[in-house]
Amino acid sequence: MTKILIIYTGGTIGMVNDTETGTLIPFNFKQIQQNVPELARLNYELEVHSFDPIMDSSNMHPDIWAELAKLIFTRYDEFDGFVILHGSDTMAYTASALSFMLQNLSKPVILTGSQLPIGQIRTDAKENLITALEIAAMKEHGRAKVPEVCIYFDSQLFRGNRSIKYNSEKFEAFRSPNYPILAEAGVHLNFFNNYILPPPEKELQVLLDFNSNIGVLKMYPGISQQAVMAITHSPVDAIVLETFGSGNTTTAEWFINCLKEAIANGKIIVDISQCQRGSVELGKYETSKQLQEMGVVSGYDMTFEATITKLMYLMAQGHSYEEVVKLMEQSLRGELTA
Ligand code: ASN
Repeated sequence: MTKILIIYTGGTIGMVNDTETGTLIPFNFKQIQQNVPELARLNYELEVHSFDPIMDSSNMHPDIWAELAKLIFTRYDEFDGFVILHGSDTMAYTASALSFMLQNLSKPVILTGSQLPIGQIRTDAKENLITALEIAAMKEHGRAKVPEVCIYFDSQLFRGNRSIKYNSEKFEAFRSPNYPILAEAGVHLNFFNNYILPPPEKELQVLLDFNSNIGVLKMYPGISQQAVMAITHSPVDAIVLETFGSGNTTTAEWFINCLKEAIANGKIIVDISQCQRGSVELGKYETSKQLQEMGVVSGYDMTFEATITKLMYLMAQGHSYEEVVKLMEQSLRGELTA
């Protein structure tokens, strides 16, 4: 019988209203099970692993990503697939981080959650959970249909490291702005095989370390030298530079000098666009030429979530500066199109 491990980390899916404060707080998995009697009707063997404490995903942390990856790694051979119940707020970060940590993944790791708690009548949790389990169990020619870290939400399956939470209110909470969806659930579960990663040749490897000493510098017209220097002069190891359009910034001399100085001091600067769709093209405009010349790294069409977790991951693997730069510009798990 197909075996799935459900890993419960928290999130709205399992939340209840705190009677004292009136706020939503995470609650145990038992009440999820009570609210979805359909689970017993699925033809799979399910095991549940609850994290302690369960949390609102705004409290997510790289240490917990490491716990998650370790758990999947140690129990990998026992299960056909893994479903992680997770708050939607930082689900795209966790999915991105896991995609980098789990190298040569050949089984599905599907993250899901909901916008309304499972105990509420109009909840979106049941469909999300049941279909995520079906996807995690799906096989073709004896191999997993989706050997990737994915997010399943509101009838759509996304590559995890291509996803963003784009809506805090609609059931359609996620999008994958620069990559097609991997599957769609309607009357049938339709998979778009051309977009799904091929199964790996090698054995699963897990890498658990992160370096989260990263600054973020978002461009806006009129940004002050002081505001820029607060990041470029700070003791961070890398900077994610959120630029205009296809990777452009002001050409003001003081700004260019701040970035040059940061690079000279060993900081890696990665350029990603504030636009959700499209790619960074360094050197296309005069306003990105100097960035290219000084060694700013192109993040191409990566999401912010993939960029920051990839940096955290690569900077903790003992690579040289040049290696991190090279790997940032390559697709490691389908996270970018160069
Ligand atoms: N605050 C919640 C969380 O991320 C939001 C949700 O799950 N819909 O844990």
